[in-house]
Amino acid sequence: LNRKIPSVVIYGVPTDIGCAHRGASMGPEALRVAGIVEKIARRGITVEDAGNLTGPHNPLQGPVDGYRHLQEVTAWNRAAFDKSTEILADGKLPIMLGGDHCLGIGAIAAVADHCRAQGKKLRVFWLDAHADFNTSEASPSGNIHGMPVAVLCGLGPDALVNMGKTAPALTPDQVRQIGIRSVDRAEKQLVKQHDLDIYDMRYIDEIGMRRVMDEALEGIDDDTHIHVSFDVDMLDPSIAPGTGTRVPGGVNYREAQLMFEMLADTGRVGSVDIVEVNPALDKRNATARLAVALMESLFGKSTLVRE
Ligand code: B3U
Ligand code: MN
Ligand code: MN
Repeated sequence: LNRKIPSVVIYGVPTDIGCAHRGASMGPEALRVAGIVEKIARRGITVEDAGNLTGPHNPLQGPVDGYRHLQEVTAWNRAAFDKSTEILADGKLPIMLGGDHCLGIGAIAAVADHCRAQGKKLRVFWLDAHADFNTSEASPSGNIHGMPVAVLCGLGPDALVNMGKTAPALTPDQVRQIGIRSVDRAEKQLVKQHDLDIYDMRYIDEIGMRRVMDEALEGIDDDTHIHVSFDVDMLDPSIAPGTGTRVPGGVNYREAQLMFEMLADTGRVGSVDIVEVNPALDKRNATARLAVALMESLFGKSTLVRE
């Protein structure tokens, strides 16, 4: 099933517009300082750093009608949508450096349009401590970084739901959520109602990461485009403290490495987001460095060459 990895284009989206903590806006630079460009290039892959997108400042306001900063979130997502669309149209693999996870809306809406135009199946790996399936009614915070999966599945404000031509961008059966351990009360009802495929920490503990990934990867074939949306709070806070909403009991180093290696083995990863890296909360850039190490695994690094 292995296939040559296309050229990679990395771009940064320096904003914390969708969350309550400041600092995720520094994520792109932290990931660059940790060597993301050089370390992927070392895999023999052509990598271009397209720099950072620009957008509105964070007005630091409270929620209005259940959404915090909806207008600014829309502007930043439109920019991410346009950039990912352009990179995919060039036949390249976009890696979006967030920024907070609200940006998954624009990035994935672009991938959904691309897959529809190419007649490809899309599967999204949502790696996260949180289900990110809140609506304005369900959300305890009004923070849009807790809503992107719901928005992509059609639940949310028109401006975000209709980001791309494919609306909704996703159906819940295209999503695999792994590492989940914090779901709000009303959000729980929503994920059940929409039948989301959630591999929570208990399930990972019970059957192990190897079998979780076997199940989550089932049905991937030559015509599948895999999108990896990596919220670094999936990882246990002891190894990834640099993020705004830490939840204890997360994925450990070895489990994470296996996840990314198994994703790499498919040869079908076509787009990636790395979000919620917050250097203001980190210890010596440990979280960005770990995220970069995991990207090396995602792009084929392994101890021994396995055929
Ligand atoms: N579920 C909570 C917390 C949260 C979701 N995503 C993150 N935090 N990063 C909310 O605000 O929706
Ligand atoms: Mn998230
Ligand atoms: Mn999260």
